Amino acid sequence: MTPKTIKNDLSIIKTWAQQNVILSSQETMDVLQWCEQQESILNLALRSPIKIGLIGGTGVGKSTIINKLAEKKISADHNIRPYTNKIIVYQYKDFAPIFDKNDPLTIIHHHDRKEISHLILYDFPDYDSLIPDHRQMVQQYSKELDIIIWVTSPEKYADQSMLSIMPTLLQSSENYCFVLNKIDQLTIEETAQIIGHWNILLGQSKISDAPIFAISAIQSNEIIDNNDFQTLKKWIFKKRKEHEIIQIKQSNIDHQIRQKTQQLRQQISDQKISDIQKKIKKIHSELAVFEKNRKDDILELLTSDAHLSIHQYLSQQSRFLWPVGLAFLFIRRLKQNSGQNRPQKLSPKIPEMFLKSIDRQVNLMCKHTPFQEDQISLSEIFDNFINHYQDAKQIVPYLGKISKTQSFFFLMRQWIAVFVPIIFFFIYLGGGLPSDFLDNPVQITYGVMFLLNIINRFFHIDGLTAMFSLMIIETFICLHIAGTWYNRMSYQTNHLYSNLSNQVSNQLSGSLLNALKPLEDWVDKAQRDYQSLVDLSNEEA
Ligand SMILES: Nc1nc2c(ncn2[C@@H]2O[C@H](COP(=O)(O)OP(=O)(O)OP(=O)(O)O)[C@@H](O)[C@H]2O)c(=O)[nH]1
Ligand SMILES: [Mg+2]
Repeated sequence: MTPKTIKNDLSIIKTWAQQNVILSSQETMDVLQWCEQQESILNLALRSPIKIGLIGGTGVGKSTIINKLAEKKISADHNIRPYTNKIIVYQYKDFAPIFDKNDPLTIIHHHDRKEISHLILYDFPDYDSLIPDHRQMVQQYSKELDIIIWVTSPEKYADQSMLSIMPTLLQSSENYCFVLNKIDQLTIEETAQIIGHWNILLGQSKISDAPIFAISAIQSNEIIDNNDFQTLKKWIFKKRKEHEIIQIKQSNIDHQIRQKTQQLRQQISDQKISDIQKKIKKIHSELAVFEKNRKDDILELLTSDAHLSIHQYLSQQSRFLWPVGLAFLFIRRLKQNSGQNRPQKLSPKIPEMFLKSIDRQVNLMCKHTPFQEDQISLSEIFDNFINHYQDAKQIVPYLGKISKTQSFFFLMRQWIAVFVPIIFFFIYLGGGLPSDFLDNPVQITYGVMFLLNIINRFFHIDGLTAMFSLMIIETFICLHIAGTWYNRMSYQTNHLYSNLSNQVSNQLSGSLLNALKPLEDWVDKAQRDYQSLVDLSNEEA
C-alpha cells in the first residue's frame, strides 16, 4: 500500500466522520483526532526512530535479552515471577523522550552508541501473570511500537495467550518477529520440532513470513550450533532503508485503519439502526389503525356534538316558509328527543393515552440517536390539534353550503304545496269558477259575486268546516315537506360528517407522521453511513 492510498483512506474516514449522523460529537472528535495522529505519524516516518519492543509471558527472558543487547544490565532479570513491572526504554542520548520523564511506569536508559542511534528498544512487563496491570501496561505503552518481538520459551511456546493478545495490539503482523528463547534447555531436534509446530500455529493465525529466531540469551556470547542470538541482534540493529521504514509505518497504519473501521462498525451496530427502523414501521402501522378507528369519531373528540352542529348549520341555511319552518323545528325536536343521530360521546383521553405510549417508545429509540429525547411528542401534537379545532370557526370552511338551485326549488315546492290548497279553499268558498273562466278570466260582476260569497260563507258552518279541513291538509303538507327536508338534511349531514371526519383524521395522522419524519430521515441516513463504513472496511480487508 502506498502512502497515497493510506492518506486517501484516512481522508475517506475523516470525511465519513464529519458527515455521519451516527456518532456523538465526542466520538466524532475522537475519530478525527485519531486520523490526524496517523497522518502526522506518516509525515514524520523518516525522521523518527524505529521503536522495537520485547513482549512475552513472564519468565521467557525478555529482560535477559534486552540486557544482552544493551551489553549491560538495564532491566533486572530474576527467577521471581513476574519480575519486570515497568517499561524499560533503551534509547540514544540525543532523543527527546517518547514518554514523560516523570512517568512512574517507565525507566529510560540513555546510551551513546551511534551505531544504534536510529532505534529505541523497549522491555515490557509480562502480559500473562496474575497482575492485570501488567497486561494493561503492555496494551497502553505498546501503542508507540513499530516492531514487536514476541518472545517465548520452551515451556510457553504453545500458550494461547500470546495468540489472543496479538489482535488487541495496534501493530500489523507484517511487523512481528518471533523469538524462542532458552534453547539451551533443548536438543537441536526438539528446537526444530518446536519451531515447526510454531510455524503451524502462526499459519493458523494467518501470520506468514515473520522472522523466527531460536536463541539462548543466557549463552549469547557462546558459539553454540543453533543459537540465532547474534542473527537476532543484527536483525534488530540493522539500519533499515527508507522504503523499509515507510513500509513498516504504513503497514501499522493500514492495520489500524482496519481495526478502527471494525471497531466503529461494532460500536454503531447495524442491529440498533434496523431495530429503530422496524419499530418506526410498527408505529406507522399502529398509527394507520389509529386513524382508521378515529375516522368515525374524531369530530366528536373535537366538539361535543359535531353531528348536531352540522345538522343545525345546514338547517340554518335552508329557506323555509314559516309554517314549514315551524314543522321542521317540531320534527327536529321530536327526533332529537328520541336520540336519533346522536353518536356516542368520546373522551379525548383514550387517543391521548395511546399516543403517549408511542411517545415513550419513540423516546426510548431516541436514546440510541443524536436526537433529544423530548424532540418528538405525538401526544402534544394531538393536544394542539384538538385545541385548534375546538374553535368551531376552524371547521366551517369544510362544511360547504346548500346549493342555490336546491334552495330555490325547495322554496318553490313550499309555495306550491302550501298555496294550492288555499286557492282551492277560496274557489270552493267563492262558489267555483265560471264555465268560461279560461276564455274570459276578468268578469267584474262574477268577481264581485265571488268575493261576496267568500265573505258570506266564511262565517257559516260549511266555511268553518272547509277552513278546518284546510288547516289539517296544510298541517300534513307542512309536516310532509319538513319531514322530507329533514331527512335530506340528515343525509347531507351524514355525508358531510364522514367527509369532514376523513379530512380531519387525515390531517391529524399527517401531522403525527410528520413528527416522526426527522427520526425516519435519521434512520435512512444512518443506514447509508453504516453501509459506507462497511464498504470502507471491506475495501481495506
Ligand atoms: N536457561 C536459560 N534461562 C534463561 C535464558 N534467558 C533468561 N533465562 C532465565 O529466565 C529467568 C527469567 O528471565 P527474565 O529475563 O527475568 O524474564 P522476563 O521475560 O523478563 O520475565 P518478566 O520480567 O517476569 O516478564 C531468569 O532467571 C533468567 O536467568 C536462557 O536463554 N536460558
Ligand atoms: Mg523482565
